[in-house]
Amino acid sequence: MLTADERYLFDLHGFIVLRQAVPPDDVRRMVELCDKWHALGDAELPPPLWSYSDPTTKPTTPRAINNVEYLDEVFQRLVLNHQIMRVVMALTLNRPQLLGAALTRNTRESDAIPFHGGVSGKFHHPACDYQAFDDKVFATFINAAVSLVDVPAGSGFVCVPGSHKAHFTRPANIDIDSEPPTVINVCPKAGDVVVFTECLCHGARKWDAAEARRTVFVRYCTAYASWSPGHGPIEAHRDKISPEVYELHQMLAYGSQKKVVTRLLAELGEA
Ligand SMILES: O=C(O)CCC(=O)C(=O)O
Repeated sequence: MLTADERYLFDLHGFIVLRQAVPPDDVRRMVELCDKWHALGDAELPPPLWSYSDPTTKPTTPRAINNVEYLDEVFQRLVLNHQIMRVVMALTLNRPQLLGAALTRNTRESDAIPFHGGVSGKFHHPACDYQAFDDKVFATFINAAVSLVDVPAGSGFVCVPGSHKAHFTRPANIDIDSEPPTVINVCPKAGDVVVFTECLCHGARKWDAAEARRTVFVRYCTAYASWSPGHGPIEAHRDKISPEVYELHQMLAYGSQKKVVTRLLAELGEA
């Protein structure tokens, strides 16, 4: 399901870019909803939306509004997007689980996001693994960063390519403002998706354009992973998502394949 180029680049760099994977009408709708919800404080967000950082108390923290897939069909289409799922199914060996979709808005006032991730970095999630074996690449914690705007050079996502396989701790002098070839700035256009393993050392430079940066981060893990009690779809809001999105959210034993995966594989000509 990955092309030979994509497999090579994902293994080498820890990410790939899917160009124009999301239709322009869907991008426009997501920008509209992003601006609408980001204008609200945490207490005003319609459930089950929530964020870590109420703008009244933390005005410069890059704010992610979580659970957006429960609020609008455009995000349900996104979490099942063929191009994204083609890559996520390949990376999880056809055992994907949706963790959730988060909508962020960064302005010139927003703080930068320091480096995190990287195999021997400061933070390494216990459920984050990356391996290449036989003819496959395998990742257990994947982020599909869907850009809703054209990102100008110098701002936004940065990473240390290859750091998902790093053995040594990153020297402190290598940070988000370091230069290529050690640190690179990935600049997608609206509708492009940067798919990366969370094992990759990554962060974001300060946003420096008049138009706000809007991004949807769709996170997936392996179907059989359970991170905490209560992990999985939000039962109280089950009626707001389709049965397929619900199933994608569910945990499932390693030996079983989700119906949604069987459907997508058939549509992608892989069945
Ligand atoms: O804003 C960005 O591109 C960085 C996001 C990030 O660090 C993350 O989602 O883990």
